[in-house]
Amino acid sequence: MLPCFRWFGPSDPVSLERIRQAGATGVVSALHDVPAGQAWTVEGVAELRRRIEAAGLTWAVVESVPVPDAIKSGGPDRAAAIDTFKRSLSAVGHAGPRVVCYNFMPVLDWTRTDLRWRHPSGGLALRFDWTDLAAYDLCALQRRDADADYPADLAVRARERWGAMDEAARGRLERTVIEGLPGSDAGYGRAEFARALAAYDGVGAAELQANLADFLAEVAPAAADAGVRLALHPDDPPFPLFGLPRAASTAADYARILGAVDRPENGMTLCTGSLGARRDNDPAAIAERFADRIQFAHLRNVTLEPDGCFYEDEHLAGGTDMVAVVDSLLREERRRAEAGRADAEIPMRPDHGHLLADDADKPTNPGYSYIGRLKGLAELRGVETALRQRLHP
Ligand code: DNO
Repeated sequence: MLPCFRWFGPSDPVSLERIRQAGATGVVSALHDVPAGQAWTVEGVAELRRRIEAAGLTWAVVESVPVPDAIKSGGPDRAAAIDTFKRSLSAVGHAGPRVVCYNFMPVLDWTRTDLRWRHPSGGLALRFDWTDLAAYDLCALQRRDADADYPADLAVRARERWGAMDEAARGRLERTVIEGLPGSDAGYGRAEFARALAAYDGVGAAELQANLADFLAEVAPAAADAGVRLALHPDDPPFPLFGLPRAASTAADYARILGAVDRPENGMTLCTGSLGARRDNDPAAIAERFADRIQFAHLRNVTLEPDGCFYEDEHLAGGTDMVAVVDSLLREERRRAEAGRADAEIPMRPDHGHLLADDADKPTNPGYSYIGRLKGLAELRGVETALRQRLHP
């Protein structure tokens, strides 16, 4: 596996030099300064690559080229947005890496309700709590028909919790949920968020899935022309929120998507943390089943609680058998090498990390502090080295 770290560009508090010290050789990045919906240029891509290479690193993966909501919802600007996406792919093809990660989540990219939850180790972790989410939905947003989306007892607890929160806690929850986490291409104010949700009226799971298949039918050939492979990131979390539909949450979703446009440019990002937040997903089994289409791996672990809430655990703790996942990826790499595939080495990054030690007092991108990710990468590379030496010599 190619050990990577995500870098949000020159404004990232974690420098490329520190990324190299952590043991990564690859960088995962994007043109974060280009607004979503605007085409990337060859010059922009080449400049970012130059910066990364000047630090002695390789730009391994684009994460992400944003897919605008017009494409996901099938809105009137869909055709123009697809054209822009293709132009960005072509720019990446001329000067950037061979893998482009993207997601197909409506309105919100990844969603959590708490960015500083005290993990039993003492570090601070990201958490998703259903009561908080429902409290925001029912009491702040007051979304029409929202009650129908929650069990009655949860709705009662959510209203009680909202009632007990002071203004500061309410504001923090709202910012966490709708203002956009690192890497999101959009953040919202409350009214704007409500409008963005309304654009999906009448778009259910079947429509969203059809829009994804249509999108791939158009962009996968463009990716092939550009010499890049697309890697669809799973929904995070992998279940509907705010009444929005989902398209990439389960093994059955990926079987359908990868089969609908059955070509190597239509690949997947194996995100064990996203997939693992659902009890009926087994990330190790998904890694094994779709091995030959995995273009990129996000390795992270979650602990799922009995009521469906979850928190981000240490990389080798939590519900996912990380050793089995790494073993699966190493076997796939060997198969690809034997078949002479150019994508034999799979880029991997430790996804997120706890806020540890003095990082807790520094400005950081939630989930993307230095020390927690450094620890995650070290643990994952330890597993990889052990497996390589003993099982795959
Ligand atoms: C969160 C990330 C996601 C991911 C996008 C892919 O930490 O994994 O924001 O980059 O969903 O497009």
